[in-house]
Amino acid sequence: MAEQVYSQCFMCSIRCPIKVTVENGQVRFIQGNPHVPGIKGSLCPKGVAGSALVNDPQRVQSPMIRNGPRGSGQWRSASWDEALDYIADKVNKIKEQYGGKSIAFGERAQLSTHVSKTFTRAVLESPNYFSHDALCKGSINTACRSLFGYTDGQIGMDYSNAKHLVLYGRNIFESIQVKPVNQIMDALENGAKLTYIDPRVTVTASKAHRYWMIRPGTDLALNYGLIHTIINERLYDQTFVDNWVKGMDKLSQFIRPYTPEWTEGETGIPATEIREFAREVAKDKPSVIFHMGYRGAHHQNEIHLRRSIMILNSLMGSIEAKGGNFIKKGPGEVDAKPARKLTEQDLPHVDEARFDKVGTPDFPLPDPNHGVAQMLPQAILDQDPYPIKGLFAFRFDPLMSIPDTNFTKKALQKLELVVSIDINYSDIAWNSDVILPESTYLERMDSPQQANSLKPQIFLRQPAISPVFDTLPGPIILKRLAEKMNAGEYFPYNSMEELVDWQLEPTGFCLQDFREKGFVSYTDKSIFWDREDGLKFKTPSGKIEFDSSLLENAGFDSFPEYESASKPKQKDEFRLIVGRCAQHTHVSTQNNPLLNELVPENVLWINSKKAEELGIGNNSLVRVVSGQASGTIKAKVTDCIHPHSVFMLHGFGHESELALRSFNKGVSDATLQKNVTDKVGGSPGLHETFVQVKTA
Ligand SMILES: Nc1nc2c(c(=O)[nH]1)N[C@H]1C(S)=C(S)[C@@H](COP(=O)(O)OP(=O)(O)OC[C@H]3O[C@@H](n4cnc5c(=O)[nH]c(N)nc54)[C@H](O)[C@@H]3O)O[C@H]1N2
Ligand SMILES: Nc1nc2c(c(=O)[nH]1)N[C@H]1C(S)=C(S)[C@@H](COP(=O)(O)OP(=O)(O)OC[C@H]3O[C@@H](n4cnc5c(=O)[nH]c(N)nc54)[C@H](O)[C@@H]3O)O[C@H]1N2
Ligand code: SF4
Ligand SMILES: [Mo]
Repeated sequence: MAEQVYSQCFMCSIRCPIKVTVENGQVRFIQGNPHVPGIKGSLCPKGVAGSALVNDPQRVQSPMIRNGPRGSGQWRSASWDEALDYIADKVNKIKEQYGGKSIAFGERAQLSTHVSKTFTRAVLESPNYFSHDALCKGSINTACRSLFGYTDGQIGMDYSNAKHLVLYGRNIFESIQVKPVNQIMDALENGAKLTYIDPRVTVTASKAHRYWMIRPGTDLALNYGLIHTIINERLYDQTFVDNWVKGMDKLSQFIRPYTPEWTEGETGIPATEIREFAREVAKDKPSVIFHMGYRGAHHQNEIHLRRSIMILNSLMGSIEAKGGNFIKKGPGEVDAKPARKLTEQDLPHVDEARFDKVGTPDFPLPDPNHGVAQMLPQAILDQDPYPIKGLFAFRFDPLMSIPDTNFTKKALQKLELVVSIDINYSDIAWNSDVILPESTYLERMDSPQQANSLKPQIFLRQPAISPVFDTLPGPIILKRLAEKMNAGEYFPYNSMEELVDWQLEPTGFCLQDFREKGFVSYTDKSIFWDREDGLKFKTPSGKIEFDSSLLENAGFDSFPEYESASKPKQKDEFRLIVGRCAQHTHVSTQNNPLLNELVPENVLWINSKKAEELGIGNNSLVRVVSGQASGTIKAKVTDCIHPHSVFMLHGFGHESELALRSFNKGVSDATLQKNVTDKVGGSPGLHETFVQVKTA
């Protein structure tokens, strides 16, 4: 008899709601949860391929302890007790010699982040919890806080009702979130317009009404030209700006030199088109969305691009507007309570500075809830502000996700303990001392997701099947390790069900409420605040701060003068740009049997004219050389990319030999990229590396 289990996908971190068909204890089929409006039963290719993950013999099947030099691939299988005792012993030794602060805990922020943070504070006694956030969108986070006092995660977009959507390299039809994709398709069918800007013609570009092949790195100049036109021609929402914006005068003053003609020179986009677009989009205000972006880790001045995008939204009055951006609403809006977190307990106080110096005058603005991951290698090597000797990597691969792998590797060699909690033989697992295998998302329950939006809801990941191998859910692994270190009292549960019950208690919902549909709603109505007098911005002025007190109190200018983006200096030099495809998640899925078959390796997109000049043929091998490393990869010769850039998919070129299908296939972007940072916003500049390309 087939059984249906409602849960949440975790083939990537979007966590789409799913319905899993289970027969005889096996996953038969995975589809989108039909009870969730916007999902319509659909999933992306990766979501469907989740079934191939479960029985893959190339998964980590039990705890593993290193049996030879680090990275040599010599392992022995161990019991949980043995592996956890081994780690506890090493952690205690490091703590005695260097203090708890010398152990860092890095993860991809996830549903049980509250457990990881509790573990870092209460068990390791370290300030050094960090997430992937800065690597992904740290500068968008800081930009949003500087303008609205909210993080990017607290702002949503009402795609379904939008009349014009503007995407700056937000390649949403390939770098997918299922619900927004469906909502955008609906809006397009209802007559909405789509403008897409990217040096590369992506699938999203192919669906757009207007596509601009911008010179790479110059989106900020485009926005300055747009803002110039919008202010000059008074195309903005005067009432909204008068009521809710602080700093309009400063912006008007600053923007004067940045005419559309100036913009044309910088971006390659004709001035007439910029003016026409500004007039067209303004007709649809406030139901227009200039998308803030998802991966906002492109350049070292990223913060100002992301601020300029959100300034455009504010000028359109598209904040807390139907078909625009909105502040996400939590249960407090309906006098209810969110799920409880372990971090709400009375935890030991840790008041030392962080390894990445976030929150100090050196690096004041990035979000201290996440830290800045790419600072880790330098901090380890310089022992500044103090030695780091241990690392936990939980669902996070610093070797492939932090730019400049050789540099990161050099730093890892200085560590006395590297533990990874993973499901795969990832590159970081391969280079660890101990691998602790987590049960896959289809085999485990997770902490409930407090999903704030126009309507607050809670979603729950429920196990579809029992674990196939000797694996455990993350929160149980960390609790058992805490017990080994005499700190079990901070983890008041013996099973995931007990943890979820404890968390749900204040909400008035219980586990049983999730069985039927996989989620619960606090209310049926969309909550919009009153645009006349009901908007609640969390800035010191209570307004949208174009001239930002957050930036200026930290000594940064709200409107620094524009600096031109560099161009390639010689004929065979290109700006390396990267991104995702619909069939893979970052660095996680390249070894999945089904997805590997669809896209087994990455290739290098190169402009046809440039390829001809360099004697490079389609599908021929090319050598890509940066200041950090080099690699050999197949060329994809195409008109669909700007001549100043070459493009490759992120996440290939794995070095872990136990992941047989993905081992050594393609080139890893992280090996080529240099590790540089937007020192205001916090993101790395993943597109700041120039490479030379020659025939191999
Ligand atoms: N060079 C370069 N670096 C980048 C990017 C880039 O484009 N280029 N992109 C950036 C972006 S946008 C992001 S979001 C980050 C993502 O950075 P990461 O979080 O490091 O990447 P992921 O591929 O999402 O996941 C990493 C690890 O999680 C493991 N994993 C998958 N599922 C599970 C699970 O259920 N449990 C456990 N315990 N482990 C699991 C995978 O096997 C993999 O080893 O990388 C950033 N870094
Ligand atoms: N299939 C799939 N979907 C995913 C993910 C996944 O791994 N796989 N990951 C999720 C996550 S964590 C994230 S962060 C998002 C990422 O989603 P996106 O933010 O859409 O990011 P990328 O896929 O990295 O695509 C970046 C695009 O920027 C373009 N680009 C490069 N330089 C410039 C420039 O100067 N200007 C402009 N305008 N564009 C430029 C590149 O050509 C590329 O098409 O996707 C999410 N969805
Ligand atoms: S976007 Fe795809 S892989 Fe990511 S959670 Fe949704 S269905 Fe799963
Ligand atoms: Mo991301």
